[in-house]
Amino acid sequence: MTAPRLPLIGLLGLLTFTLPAPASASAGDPKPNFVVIFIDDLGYGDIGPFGSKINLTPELDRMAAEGMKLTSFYVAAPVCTPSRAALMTGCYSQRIGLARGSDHAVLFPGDPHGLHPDELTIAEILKTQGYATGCFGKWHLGDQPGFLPNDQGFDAYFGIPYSNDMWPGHSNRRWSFPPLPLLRNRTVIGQVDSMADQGSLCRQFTDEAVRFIRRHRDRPFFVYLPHAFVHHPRAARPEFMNRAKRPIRDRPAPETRDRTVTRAQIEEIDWSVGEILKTLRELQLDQNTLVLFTSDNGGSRGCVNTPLRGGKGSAFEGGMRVGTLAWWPGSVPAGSANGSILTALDLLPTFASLAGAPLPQDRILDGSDITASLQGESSSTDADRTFFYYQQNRLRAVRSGPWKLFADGKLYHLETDLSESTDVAADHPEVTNRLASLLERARKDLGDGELKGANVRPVGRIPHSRTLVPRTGAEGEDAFLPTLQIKPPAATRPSN
Ligand SMILES: [Ca+2]
Repeated sequence: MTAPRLPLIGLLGLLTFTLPAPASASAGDPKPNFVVIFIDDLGYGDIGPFGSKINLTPELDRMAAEGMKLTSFYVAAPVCTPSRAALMTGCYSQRIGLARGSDHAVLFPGDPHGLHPDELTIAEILKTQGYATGCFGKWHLGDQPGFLPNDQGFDAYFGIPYSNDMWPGHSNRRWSFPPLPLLRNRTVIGQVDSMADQGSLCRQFTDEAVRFIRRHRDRPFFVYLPHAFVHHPRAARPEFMNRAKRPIRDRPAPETRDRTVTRAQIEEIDWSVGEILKTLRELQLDQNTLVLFTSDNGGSRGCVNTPLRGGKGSAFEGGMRVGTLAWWPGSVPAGSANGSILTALDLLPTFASLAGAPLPQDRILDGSDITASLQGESSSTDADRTFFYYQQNRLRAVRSGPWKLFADGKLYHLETDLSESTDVAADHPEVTNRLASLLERARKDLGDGELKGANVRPVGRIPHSRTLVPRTGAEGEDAFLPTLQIKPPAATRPSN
């Protein structure tokens, strides 16, 4: 399979590259390590550095004090699969055919779609420079041969192939899921069978990441740690549950189990961050490792997205602007903050630049090298940056500078109205017109609904997909039917 050759410079000039990228590391400098801690469904206001008063996050507080708060950092989609696809490739998920799963907003077990093997991931780019690459956690970019982490540039993988709610315990009886498999590389080595198993996932992924860092301390490495926490169903280890039942400062103890477990999960995530940073300090790798902490989309039920409007699934800020920290002692200024438009699309070109890796010249990428921003230098392009908000295949909005225009014509000034409460389109026709033309260009380039974009590439697709493990109670090959191909029980079938 080969990807079609595409014009080097796309319609979105500001978002595409002029190549080649300069190598930042001079000869003799060790190449920096990269660690991306990617939380699932964490709200913008769920951690101390972003204003939480109901969760104790001392490790993240320290990370922020030693690093940089990115207050206007975006993921490219408000749900799991497309957000991860964009982070991993530096491309809008529409560009690479993964704006959604084959028949749902995200990939389901046994889905015939996945990240096309011809797409280049951060891991594949860094491997060309001798990096060891490990992924520990939730993948969700395809569970079929060719789509899994070991097929996409990772030397080592341990984790679950898709969301932790895609198991027989799912609350929606419409779907018949197989057991939730746990993989080491391409091999199923276990199952997540109980809520106690669910509650152990943060520790398991953290331990694997720490072991990988120790094993590869003498060579450059890239660790991608996409936690299953805090996606429903939520469970945490008993010590975190017990601690979360206590009052905090002037706040009473959580009043429901739902609130307790959400707090416990967020505080266990904080523990995980502490373990990673502690390991890097102990190995004296802290001055040579860029650690990024962020979330794949906004918070779901029980999480806190304030002061933003909306949450997971939404094209308002709460769906796609995520609380993000960058940490690299000696390189990222301590105790700093950056309010520029920065995105998950930028990680691939930034890491490539810092590692001295050339970028592919045969395809459009959408991110930019944000090294200067992370190092506290203002970049001349900061003020000009543009970000497009897509929900699945629908283009919903564009941001340029402080302005955000929705496709339905509503205009918000985010610097004075962060919670998107007042439509000011009538007062600013010239801004509205300028942003409307940006929307039109994105529509032609990336598509919108039924309109196919001019510069999009094909999704990965295999002809006869099957689930990784058999469904309980089903026989033969029928037990491996992709979940979305199983007819729901009669009582839950749509009436038409
Ligand atoms: Ca998610």
